[in-house]
Order: sequence, then C-alpha cells, then structure tokens
Amino acid sequence: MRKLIVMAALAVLLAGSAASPAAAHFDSCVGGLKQAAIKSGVTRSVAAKALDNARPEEKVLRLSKSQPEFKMPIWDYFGFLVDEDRVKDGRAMMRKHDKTLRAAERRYGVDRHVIAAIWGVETDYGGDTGDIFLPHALATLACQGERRKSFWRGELTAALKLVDRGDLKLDKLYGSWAGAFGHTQFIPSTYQRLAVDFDGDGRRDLLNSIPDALGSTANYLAKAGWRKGESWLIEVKLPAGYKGATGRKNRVALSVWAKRGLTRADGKGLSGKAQAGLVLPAGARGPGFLVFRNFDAIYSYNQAESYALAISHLADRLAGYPPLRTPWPTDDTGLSRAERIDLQKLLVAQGYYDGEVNGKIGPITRSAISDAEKRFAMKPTGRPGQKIYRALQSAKAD
Ligand SMILES: [Ca+2]
Repeated sequence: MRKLIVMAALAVLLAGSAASPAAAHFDSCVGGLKQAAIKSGVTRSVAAKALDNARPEEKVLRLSKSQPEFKMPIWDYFGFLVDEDRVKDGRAMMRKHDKTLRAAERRYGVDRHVIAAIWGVETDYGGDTGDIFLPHALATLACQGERRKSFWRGELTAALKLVDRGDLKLDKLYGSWAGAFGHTQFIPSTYQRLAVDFDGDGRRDLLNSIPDALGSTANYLAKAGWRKGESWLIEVKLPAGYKGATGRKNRVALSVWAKRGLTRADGKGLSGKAQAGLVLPAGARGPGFLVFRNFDAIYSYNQAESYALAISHLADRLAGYPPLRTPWPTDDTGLSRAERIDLQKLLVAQGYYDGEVNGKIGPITRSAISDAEKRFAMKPTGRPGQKIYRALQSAKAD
C-alpha cells in the first residue's frame, strides 16, 4: 500500500515537472523562441527575463479556440458593445479628453468620435486592458496554438523589441490573450509600425499614456485609408421586398441607392456622389447600413464586419445620434453588460451558477443558462438573451 502511494505521488510529480514530454516540448520550443529573438536583435537579458520560467497559459489556449465575433448573433454583439453605459461613459471620456481627441483629429484627419468608439469597445475606455503577461501569452500561442505559429513568433519578437527600445517596461507588459495590449489594443507588430508618441515624452507608451494611445489609433486609421471629413455609415430603410445588391465593397453613389428606393432610416432622402455599399447584418428584415470607404478603415482594425458596425454605430451615438431605428429581426434581443451581470446574479440566486459575476459569458455561464432554460421549458441554447433573463426575473418575483 505504502509503495502504491509513493508511486502515485511520483507520477503526480513527474506529470507536473519538466520531465513530462509536453512540458519538455514547451521548454525547448520557448528556448528556440528566445534564441530567435536574440538573433534578431533583442537584448539577451530582456529575452531571458521575458521567457525564462514561461509556462503554457491555459486561458490563452482556451480563448484561442473561440472567436466571439463570428458566432454570436449580431443583436447580442450590439447588445453589450453598444449599450447605454458605454455611450454614457464614452461621452464623459470624450469631454475629459477633449483636447487630446481634437488634437488627434486635427493631426490625422480622423473623426474623434470614431477614435473614442474604438477605445470604448477595445478596453472600455482603458478600464480593461488585459491581465495576461504578454511574452507568456505569445509564447503559448507560438508553441501550442493551433494556427499561425510563425505569426505569433514574430509578434513575440516585436513585443520584446518594444521593451528594448525603451517604449515599454517588461514588467508592465500585460494584455489580452491574443497579444493585443494597451488602451486601444494594438498587437506588437502594429505597435512597432504605427504607434506614435503623441504626448511628446520620447516614448510610445500605449499602456499608460492616453494621448499616445488615441494618437496612435488615429494614425492607424489614417494609414488604413481614412478620408478626412467623409462619413463612415448611415442607417437606411429598404423598400419593401428589397432583393438587390449588398456587400460593403459593392459601392455605388448615394443617388443610385436613392433610385433603388432606399432612404435614410428617418425617411429623409439620399443624394450625392459619395460611394457606399449596403450591409444587412441580419438580412433584409433587420437594420440596413450604407457604409463608406471609411468603414473599411474601421474594418481593418479587427477584420470583422460586426465589429466595424458596432464601432461605427457607437461613434454615431457618441456624436449624439439616436439608437438604431429599425429593430433587430428577433423577439429575443441581446443583453447589455449591466443586464449580463444581473443575469449571472439571478443564476446564482436560483442555484444554477456559482462562478464569477462579471458579465463575461464563458462556458460555465452558458451551461448555467442552458440548465435554467430547461427548467423554464425553453430550448436549451446557453445564449444570454432577454427571454431567459425575463424568465429568471419573474421566477425571483414569485
Ligand atoms: Ca509618449
């Protein structure tokens, strides 16, 4: 018996030590990353401090397997990205940083509401810049990710070079799982190319300097082809039964869209030569948008149409325009961040969930939602929508 216990303990030790094949593979891969970084010019001591003792980050591997933009219904995505809190907070932050935003708008020709909207969506105006040590996150993706390992290797070297040239301090280099960091979530190679020292202190610090972050974001959009003074999006109304052209790259003049029977969402006419494409993220029964060349500049920030639509609409809201006029074609729209937190509280109170109450809907919350849906004789989807939210609210009231 004693021998068995010793052997079991030994097995646990081995599994947890560098002697296990997976750990040995990771260590040798990280060793290779370190040598490659040094070879491409990173100081030996920086590479060592960044990578010695690196361990695979489980959270990074888990999150790298799901890309929310591509799976979520668009109304869920809008529900929490363009909620009333983000509009209210954004307007307050725009007042607070008015001088910086206007200076960035002047220098780069990019509308300040769009700069602020990116800041708001990426990190909630600097409130949530990520808490994963970047060199370890990037090493995990480079050594154990499923895709694009050489891309992550390059990002790791780029990150360390930013430390080397004095832009950033290694011990402050925290970001999100996919290597984006700072107020507006640049990845290291983009940072290297496009970050600017907008506050003039000699360093490009997008983690600690709001002017550097906002100036750099404006510079990014300018380099992505932003055209000064032009629009990015207008919400439109389609004629009944519209079956014509769509697609953001299918651009024709607004006057042509007018001939096809489209109007602005408020019913006013469209006119002029400005070129726009029609995007219908939820089909012809949902909100429609004409999007301009500047929309493509926003799109390039995250390569997803839903993302660019959310940024564009938030920018409009920050500029004082109303919410979408056309409702989403669903009877079960998404939740705001405040409602997501409230939903988790209700799930806790009614015994479905005992995880963190932070508004982030991960697999544990989803499974709790599914359990609650079953209890209310709803189809189990795990989706945080208004229906299950209301069902839980009325159960509480009983
Ligand atoms: Ca600076």
